[in-house]
Amino acid sequence: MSVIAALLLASTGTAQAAPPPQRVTFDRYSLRIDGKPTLIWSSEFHPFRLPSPDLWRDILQKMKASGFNTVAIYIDWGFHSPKKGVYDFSGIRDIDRLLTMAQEEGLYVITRAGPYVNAELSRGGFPGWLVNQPGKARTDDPEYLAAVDEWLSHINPIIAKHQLGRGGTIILHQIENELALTTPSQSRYMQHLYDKARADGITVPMFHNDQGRNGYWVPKSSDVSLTVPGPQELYAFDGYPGGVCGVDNKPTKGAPAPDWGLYGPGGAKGGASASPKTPGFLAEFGGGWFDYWGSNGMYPCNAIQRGSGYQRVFYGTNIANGIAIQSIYMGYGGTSWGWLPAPVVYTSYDYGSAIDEARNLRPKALELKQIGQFLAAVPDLARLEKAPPVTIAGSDAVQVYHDRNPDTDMRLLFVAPKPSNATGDARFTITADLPDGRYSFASELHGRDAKLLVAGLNLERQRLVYASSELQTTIRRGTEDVALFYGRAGEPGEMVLRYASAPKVTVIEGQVASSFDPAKGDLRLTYVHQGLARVRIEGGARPPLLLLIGDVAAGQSFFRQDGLLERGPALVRHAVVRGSTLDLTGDTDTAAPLEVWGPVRSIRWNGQAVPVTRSASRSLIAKRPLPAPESLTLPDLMAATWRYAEGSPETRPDFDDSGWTVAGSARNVATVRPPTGQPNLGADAYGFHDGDVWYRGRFQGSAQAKTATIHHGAGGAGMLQLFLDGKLIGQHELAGGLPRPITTGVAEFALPPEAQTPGEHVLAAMVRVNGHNWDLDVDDAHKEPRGLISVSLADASGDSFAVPIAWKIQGRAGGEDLRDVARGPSNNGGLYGERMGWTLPDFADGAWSSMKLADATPYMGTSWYRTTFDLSVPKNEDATIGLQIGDAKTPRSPGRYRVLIFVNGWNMGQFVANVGPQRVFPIPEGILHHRGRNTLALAVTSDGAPGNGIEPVRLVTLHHARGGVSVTDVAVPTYRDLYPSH
Ligand code: IPT
Repeated sequence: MSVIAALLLASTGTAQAAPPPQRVTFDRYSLRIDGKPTLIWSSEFHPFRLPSPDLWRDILQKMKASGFNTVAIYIDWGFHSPKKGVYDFSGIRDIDRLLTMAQEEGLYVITRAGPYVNAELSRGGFPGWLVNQPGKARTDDPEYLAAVDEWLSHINPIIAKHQLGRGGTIILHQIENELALTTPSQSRYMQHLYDKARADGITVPMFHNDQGRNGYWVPKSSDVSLTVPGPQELYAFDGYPGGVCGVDNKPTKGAPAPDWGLYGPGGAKGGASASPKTPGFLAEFGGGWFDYWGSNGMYPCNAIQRGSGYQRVFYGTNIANGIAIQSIYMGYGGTSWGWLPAPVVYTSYDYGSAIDEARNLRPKALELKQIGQFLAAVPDLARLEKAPPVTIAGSDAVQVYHDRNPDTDMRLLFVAPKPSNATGDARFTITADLPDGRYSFASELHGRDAKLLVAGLNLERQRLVYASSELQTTIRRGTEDVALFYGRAGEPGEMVLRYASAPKVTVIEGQVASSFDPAKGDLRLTYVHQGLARVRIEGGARPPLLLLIGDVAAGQSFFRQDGLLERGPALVRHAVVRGSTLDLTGDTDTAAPLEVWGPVRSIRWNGQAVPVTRSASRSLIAKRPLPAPESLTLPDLMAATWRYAEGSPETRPDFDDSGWTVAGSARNVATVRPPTGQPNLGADAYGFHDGDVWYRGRFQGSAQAKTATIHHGAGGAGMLQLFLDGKLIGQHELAGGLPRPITTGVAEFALPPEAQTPGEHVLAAMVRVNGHNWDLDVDDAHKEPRGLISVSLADASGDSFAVPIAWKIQGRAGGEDLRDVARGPSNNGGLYGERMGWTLPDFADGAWSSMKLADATPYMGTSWYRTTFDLSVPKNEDATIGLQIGDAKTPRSPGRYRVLIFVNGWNMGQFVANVGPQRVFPIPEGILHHRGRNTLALAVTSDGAPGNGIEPVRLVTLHHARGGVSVTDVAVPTYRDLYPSH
């Protein structure tokens, strides 16, 4: 209790419940957490794209170890709500658990809970049932607001509970995403969202994510003219500069890094934001990009386009512009499994992000780690303003952003190419008036690169006058300080530290020259960055300093926790000091050395004692390398026995569709309608929102019935198959591609002679629905219909004629009433096999025919292949195992077919042979049983023509390390639970 509170209590005599202290505040520079200006360095993670909650911890630990202090999460409304009024937050939907984990792992959290998120999700994250609302979404339409309140009443309390100081680490909350329409209706909607969040107990500062630095929804308090005011406290925006890969799958030069703060428009007014009274805040900054159906498989290239160099140039430019809250989209992209993907993307949402889809740390994560450690080591960076320009001699191809902290006068010198997308070689000299005097030093830039240099900085108990090397991190180890700097291998470097008198300099390792200027008190060190130099500096009226000066690779080998530095293994997850012993947990992908600086005498690695010796730089060094993972052998699926069944009985005239829904009369609120008078066939109107839908239409044959023209909505790279009386008449596939995939199509089919014979005939249609559009532009695009839109029969001259067709429809069994709640709304569509539980592990397929997959022949419609395989990944090892279809080197097959991949009942993706590009589907542990039996069920859809059948299928190892987190298989119901009467 504070003194004042105690006095108040004493004077009034009553215990008044004081409002909880507001722990997150801000000024125009930065957030303040418990009053302390704090730079937020964040990256994005989507829990719904990793359906194995124990692995969420792996991602969070990898983010933390990569230098981030914050994780930003989208929460996908539709993922939690299959039906109006029905919500689920258990199992893979346990947001409470995720937020607890983030707290346990020491990460702040930014929550972005919709209602609309975009995120390349089907409907941009809206639930399926919302598309049946007539009122316009993202407005103040009362029915829409009522739906929104239903969601917010569920999610807001979970968020409120995990706010910083109230039981968790949430520091910021987003109320809408990229709402670029700003009519009075949107203003009222925004106010409603804000008020609802406050009413539900959310007290942290709130923001909206502007689609670019447009100044939409700048907080009212900022009194900026020419913008649309918003109710929230903070202004945030997103940006994806830096170019995209070419179709040749090569990185492109891209545009220079934009100045979106101090050096950009409005920056002159002193603000780093379009909102001068609030901090510069990038709620999303491109750390990769999504990839689309039919590409050449761009993720590896996207990782390079926004990889090394890009990160230093672009994130550095943001930091120099005073953007004190920066979140990289995505930190881990993951998998748009099942029917999560919007039409613009395929299953993999790898995004080219620092942590790849299989949970490997890409090389670019190491660079992020260096930036993140630097930002954490220099709290002065949270408050920046412009400092006077510096002088650059020797090159016109360089620019230096010179910033200062108004409180400490610390300087940031951000050295970048000019323009910043240039990739030449520059050698130059920078002269600057710094807090400790006027100094000149040489520097270089080669290729795509930039440097974040600091000067005039109190570094632990030392004084850094300037350095041409980049500071990475520091620790305080008892009486000694340790500072780690780095530079490009082979480049000369220098730094000046200040002392009252000449200190003693001992070069322990490497070649470092030193000289002392007693007039200024400057100790000048010169060296070439190579490996890791170690220098001890003692005396000079300061505590001793161990200076580590590495090349980039040496710097990148370091992990840091409070008071501890470690290097060697691929990943250090946790470092816990217990007495004089250090307990390290982490991963090795190969036999790895280990070196540790910290206040300890002995070390355990993943629970095993590690014999150590002490080095001359007083670190502990493991006497033997840490062990590598064992080699992993995977079962050969081509040698396995498979079970086979045909799976399109709906096509047959005598198929019993008595349980299906009569289609036609439901209210139609879709954005595309059939011609007047025609029935509403859109699947959503009948409660079928995700995955495949089947239609059966009975009509009387007639001599006129020569063609059928079908308007359908199948989403990105979706398809329609049309059958008459059990025979495939044809199929129609939609193209993928950017910028907007084709999501509806019109196809004309010639009807076979049967249609012209009297009597009843059955048209059967299967629509493979690849996602609903997002609603990015607030035009209700998510209400574009899916399934059939209209069907017209025509005669030989092409004139359509009225023939009554009695339609029935069947999608996912139960529609909005989920049978399989654990796997949830995005797992299943309406294939016959899905409705019958053929995807489930304990479904008895013993009566099916048995075969080898190599003997499979194409089938007209959908056919099913099932097999089982056993895995025995050692318990102390982490792996991601994937399923590969066909030849990984070619994005497309000559064959024309598609596959839904069910692993242990989970729909883990769709392969479209002739569209591509994805052939390898990572299956996370927890879905895949790493120690036990697995069931694979493939639903193959084809026109049955030769060559249009399943290619060889194999298991592949996509990630393998010794270490990892412990994973429990996700709890799911069995076939027996779901089909008790069978
Ligand atoms: C912006 C969205 O906010 C985000 O949800 C996601 O869609 C992302 O970018 C792209 O991956 S959309 C903006 C780039 C128009």
